[in-house]
Amino acid sequence: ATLATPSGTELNNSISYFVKNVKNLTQECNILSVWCNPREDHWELAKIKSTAGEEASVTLSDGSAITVSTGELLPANTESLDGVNDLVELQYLNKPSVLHNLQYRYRNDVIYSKAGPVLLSINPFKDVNIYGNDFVKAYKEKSSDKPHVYGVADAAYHDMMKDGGNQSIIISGESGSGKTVTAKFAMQYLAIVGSQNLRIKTKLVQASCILEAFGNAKTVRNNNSSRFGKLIDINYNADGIISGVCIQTCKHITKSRVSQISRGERSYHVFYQIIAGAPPVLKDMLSLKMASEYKYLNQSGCLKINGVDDAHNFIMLVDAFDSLGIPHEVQENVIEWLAAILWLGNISFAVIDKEEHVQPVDDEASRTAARLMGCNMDDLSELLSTDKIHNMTIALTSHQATVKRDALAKFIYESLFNWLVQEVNASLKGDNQPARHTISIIDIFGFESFQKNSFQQLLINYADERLQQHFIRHLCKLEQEEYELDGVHWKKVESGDNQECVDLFEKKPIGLISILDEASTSSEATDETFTDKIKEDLSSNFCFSCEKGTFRVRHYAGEVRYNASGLLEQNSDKLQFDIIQFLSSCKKPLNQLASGVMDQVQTTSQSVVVKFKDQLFNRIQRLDNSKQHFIRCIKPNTKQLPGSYDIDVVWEQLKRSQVMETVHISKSRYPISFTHQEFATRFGCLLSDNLISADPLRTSVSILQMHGVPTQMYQVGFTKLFFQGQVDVLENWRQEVLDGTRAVENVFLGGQV
Ligand code: AOV
Ligand code: MG
Repeated sequence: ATLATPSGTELNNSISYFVKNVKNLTQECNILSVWCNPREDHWELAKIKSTAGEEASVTLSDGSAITVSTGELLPANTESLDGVNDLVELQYLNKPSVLHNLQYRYRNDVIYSKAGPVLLSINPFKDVNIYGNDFVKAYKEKSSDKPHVYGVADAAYHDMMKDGGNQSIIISGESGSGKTVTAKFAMQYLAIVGSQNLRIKTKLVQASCILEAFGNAKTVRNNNSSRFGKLIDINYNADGIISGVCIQTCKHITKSRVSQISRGERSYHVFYQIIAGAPPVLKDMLSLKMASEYKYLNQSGCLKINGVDDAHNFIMLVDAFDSLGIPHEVQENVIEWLAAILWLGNISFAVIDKEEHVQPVDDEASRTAARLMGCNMDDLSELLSTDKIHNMTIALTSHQATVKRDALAKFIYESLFNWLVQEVNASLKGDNQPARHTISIIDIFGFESFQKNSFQQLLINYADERLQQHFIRHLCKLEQEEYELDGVHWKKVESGDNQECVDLFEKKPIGLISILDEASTSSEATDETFTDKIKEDLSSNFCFSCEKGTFRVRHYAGEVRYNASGLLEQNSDKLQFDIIQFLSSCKKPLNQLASGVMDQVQTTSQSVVVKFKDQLFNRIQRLDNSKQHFIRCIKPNTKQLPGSYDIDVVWEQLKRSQVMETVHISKSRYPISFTHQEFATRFGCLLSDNLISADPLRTSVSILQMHGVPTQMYQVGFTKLFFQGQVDVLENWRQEVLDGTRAVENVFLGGQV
């Protein structure tokens, strides 16, 4: 068969094409809408009055006229395309046109748009009235086709029911762009559609409330920033009814915030909640003081979040605990441990000998901490002032003892968090029936860059980089590779690639991860030797540079400077046997809460970064085995403000995340494909018997030709047929022939599809 000619939807988007045509068009239509740029990067709509050579005279919207070089003009879409649902519908896909379209919608509180296969969501930073039962109903009944997170969730649900395959909804975007909120709305939709009562929906809301209290905190970028990543698996039975939910968390990076917070940030919400909301009797029992009295909280100079009522959230938290069936004694016990953590942070040390060895000061802080943990002062004192190595007891200096104290606090917090995740999952487990299908929602941490960046940012940004690679591969690379391999005429859309940055982290044996891992497990390595090593081994990578105790990584989402000091320490997750032993001898049952957790303490001492990477790989691999739905969240400004649309901020995110490339690909893609055999088998019934050949390709081409499917709608590849559309018309005829309501001959008479 001859290959069909390429489709006519070539993008006439380039400036040169446009300039050549300016003359013709102005002559034809007299005026033409363009974008001009009279002030640096401030695009304005204008009309061309006349052109002369390389210059054009244009009228701006305020009526003034200026003369500009035609090379500086970009074509504007006609007004009838203002605010289209999908960027693919725009005739011109240049920067001002795309930004204008999204802004036009955003101004009208339309925060969702499509960019081909991707749903864009621009954070409104205020309540927009587009959620709730009526909206769920509209998407369920398909009476609304406006882009919406409900629409994406609905597509996932339908694809699952239709094809029976697992689905995933992948939500990405920078810190504060709205991933977690979007994930919650997706969950809400799936819970309503997939259950006969609202119990599961309420439970999911409560689970989020608990996990956010313990896992979210205020950062400079987001007042409710998730400090743990999560993958939510919603399991369904064969009838599409939810059989259970399982939440998996990306751990390991949550704990350092317990003892260390930067200026303007807060620790985990739950600490402020218990302080603001616990009933007086309980507060007395725990000797709880104001947040400003605790070093772990007051070090950052930020105790409150505007518009957040910690006391009210405490009541919500207790409510959520109640409905998960966690008994009051256990709740109190959890709060007791939280208070113990705060008191631990206030413990100070006094030097007791010439070698500068220390002991905890016997004061309110140490006594209260010991009382709350249910241990005696001597045991606590010994734990904090000594290390036990191979049966030897080593006395600690003030710095070492502080590290030990913080390690204890962090270990307790991590155990509580892990225990909570177990409890939440136990309550969401459902009827224990094996799941037939699963819809997974992935909401991890988004790219972040602060003045000071350390281990946490390194892990967060690595995870974001990895997810971006997944995004590019699926939306830009795989499809184009398939066309190329199958000999389809295709004008390749070049997309950026973050492979080099991913390699910087992952390459073995000289990637950031393996070097960090090796250094953390070696007894000789120091921050300096580590910095020297990465400088020597990684400087050839374009995404890396190193200078005086810091190194820079060029992430797809921006360049970040990391502090090298402290990375080794934060990365080593040494088995702290004495801490575990100490906690199991405490009379207050953290050991009971955390017994499962303690069992999980691995017997091998592996560095955090390696565990994190393995977890991430595992999650992403699971996504690969499912049908994927992508949502890209966008921050309209960096100040968390409603009603402010900063075009530079928006454009940077669109550009860096390659969203525009996916739109270009979608404009000319062939979304439906069949192998020759599949097509011939499925639609063979539309041919009279004498036209059916043993060769499926010949049969397929006969079907297409006999039915007059326009050649620009499809392409014949070496192994597959690719369609831009029209398959639904063939499907209708097929159904009618199968139903006996249409004879094959009449199909032909149907003429052009
Ligand atoms: P993130 O998950 O992407 O950041 P969030 O989902 O926490 O960001 O969103 C940040 C804040 O934006 C929320 O607390 C809301 O105030 C607001 N917001 C987001 N989406 C909406 C919406 N659809 N409607 C109204 N307000 C919204 V991070 O977790 O930091 O990467 O680690
Ligand atoms: Mg989040």
